[in-house]
Amino acid sequence: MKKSDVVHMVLGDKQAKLPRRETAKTWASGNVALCKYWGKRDQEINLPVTSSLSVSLGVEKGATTTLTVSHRSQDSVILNGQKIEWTSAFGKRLLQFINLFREDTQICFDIDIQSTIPIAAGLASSACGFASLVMAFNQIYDWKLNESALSILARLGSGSASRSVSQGFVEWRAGIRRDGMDSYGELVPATWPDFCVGLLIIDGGEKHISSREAMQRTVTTSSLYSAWPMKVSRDLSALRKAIEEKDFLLLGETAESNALTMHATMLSAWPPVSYILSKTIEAMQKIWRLRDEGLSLFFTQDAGPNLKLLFLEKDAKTVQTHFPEIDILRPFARI
Ligand code: 2P0
Repeated sequence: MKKSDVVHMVLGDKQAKLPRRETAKTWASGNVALCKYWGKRDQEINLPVTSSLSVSLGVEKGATTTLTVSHRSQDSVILNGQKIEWTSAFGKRLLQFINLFREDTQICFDIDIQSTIPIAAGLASSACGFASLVMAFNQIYDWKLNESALSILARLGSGSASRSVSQGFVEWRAGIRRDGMDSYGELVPATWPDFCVGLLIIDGGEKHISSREAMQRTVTTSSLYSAWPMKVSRDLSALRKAIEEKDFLLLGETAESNALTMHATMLSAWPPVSYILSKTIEAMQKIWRLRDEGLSLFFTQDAGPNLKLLFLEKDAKTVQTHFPEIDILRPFARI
């Protein structure tokens, strides 16, 4: 299945539309997975082996995309004030994505993406970038797509982008169809106002291996990968229950264990994949010690060395005392 086939299925007649306005401006929040997406059943259209579940990072961490119909004969993309060259790896990926939505090749766009998330450090920067870009196309062409359709299109840019179209807890169902029309993010109807996520930046630099390559290597070479789908299935049930009953202990234990299992699985790939630095281990050990002392504090880690601390508002001051450098986000503060 090709990406362009999926776009045809989602847009149908709407694909022939011309832009209905000159400019569109959209926002999408980053997301952090509490149950991870690690492995694809289709690499072309980013279909996952398993479902996953995330929480969005609220109104402070995400991407704003301004999409404007250009009067020049070439597209342009500015990311955080810097022009992106079309010959760069990111430029090529972006151009391929934009071309999916452009029926009339005469039309060019100026794209300005402002991200408040460190780029490529395993902090879901591509997720909110692709989600906000799809939302901007939806506005400029006036497609009037619902969130499921937007999520399917965002997934074509980056798997985790399918979870950044909605705000709050989002479950991305793996689906079973080959065309992926049943594989999109769905809002879990729950809020948790005192839920906090603390970003602990250990290293904000570029990752040494892309998550795309790392997950594929894990799927094809790790002898532990066969246990991953069962682990995810158990963790998803636990997380749904934890969210419904506001059982923070269950949520924290499940999310941390899920992240550690994902990292253990990739460590057993060959050549091994590790995003863990010595400072990451030090921070984990500090969290485990604090937990032994009674603090209700957990972490999760993605495709980078940084940790996302999970805790409730009542412990925010204590957590900040122990980790003065963390950036505390409140995903449900203004939803
Ligand atoms: C997640 N990650 O669930 C997992 C956990 C990283 C670790 O989704 O290849 O950039 O574009 O579909 O979405 C990062 O992978 O990968 C990711 P592609 P994506 O958040």
